[in-house]
Amino acid sequence: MATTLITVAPTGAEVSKEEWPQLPTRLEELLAEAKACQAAGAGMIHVHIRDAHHQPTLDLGLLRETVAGLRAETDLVVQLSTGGSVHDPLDARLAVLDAAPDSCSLTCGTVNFGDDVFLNPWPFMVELYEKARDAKVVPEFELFDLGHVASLRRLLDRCGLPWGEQVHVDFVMGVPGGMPGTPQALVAGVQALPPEVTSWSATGIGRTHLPVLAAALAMGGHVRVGMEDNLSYAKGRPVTGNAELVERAARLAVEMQRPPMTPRGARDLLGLPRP
Ligand code: KMH
Ligand code: ZN
Repeated sequence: MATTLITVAPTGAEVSKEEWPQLPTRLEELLAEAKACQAAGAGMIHVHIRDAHHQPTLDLGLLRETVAGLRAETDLVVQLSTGGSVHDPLDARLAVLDAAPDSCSLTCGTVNFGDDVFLNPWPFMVELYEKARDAKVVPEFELFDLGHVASLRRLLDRCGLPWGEQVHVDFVMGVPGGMPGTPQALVAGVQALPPEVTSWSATGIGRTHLPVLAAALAMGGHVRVGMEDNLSYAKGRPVTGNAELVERAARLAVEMQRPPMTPRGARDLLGLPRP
């Protein structure tokens, strides 16, 4: 039976702990959420970390500790964000790979990001791609805009296949400045994917979360959920945590006859060796 990879993105770099105390910003909180999310059906975790003051950080020691903790306490595929926050310098974002995750995000182009700019110049994309391949880290190509699909084509032409020889992409939709979080935009994106792409997932930011989740499942894709992307369970009902978002995605996936993929299945999908 076909299965659905559910990736959870529990923290992100934009949401404030002060406003959202349930956001997992401490390592213990992240590990507890990760375990609950795995039990609910997640196969991979997309990780941003915070410092002692709950601010986004790319501190390498803390990243290493986080990777080790997640490996010790869960079976989840560990994906570190190389996007960080819009304020992080490119060299610190490249250095994330030194924490030796299973996977890393690799955004395929610069995009307006609310009032800010999420910078991903071409030379940075190529350097990150090559560094990931040398480090045996599997990139997940983040596509915030239709132009990013074309940049992925250019990247594959320039660099060849990534380590693991699978090409997994994630549409991040509904960011103010990127593509809208609509089924129509998702169809256009999927239709434009290069033939080398072996799997795709999608996530919708904010109120586009549910339409994108439903459209991705209907189209046979994989999904990403979590407090990085969405803070409401329903209109007027804030999320209590990440696990309930994973639980809902898992229920929908079961109903769609594509139940959640295990972490082991996720490793196979991404071309990662089994532990
Ligand atoms: N926080 C955003 C600026 C990624 O993780 O690679 C970038 C982001 C993408 O979240
Ligand atoms: Zn992220």
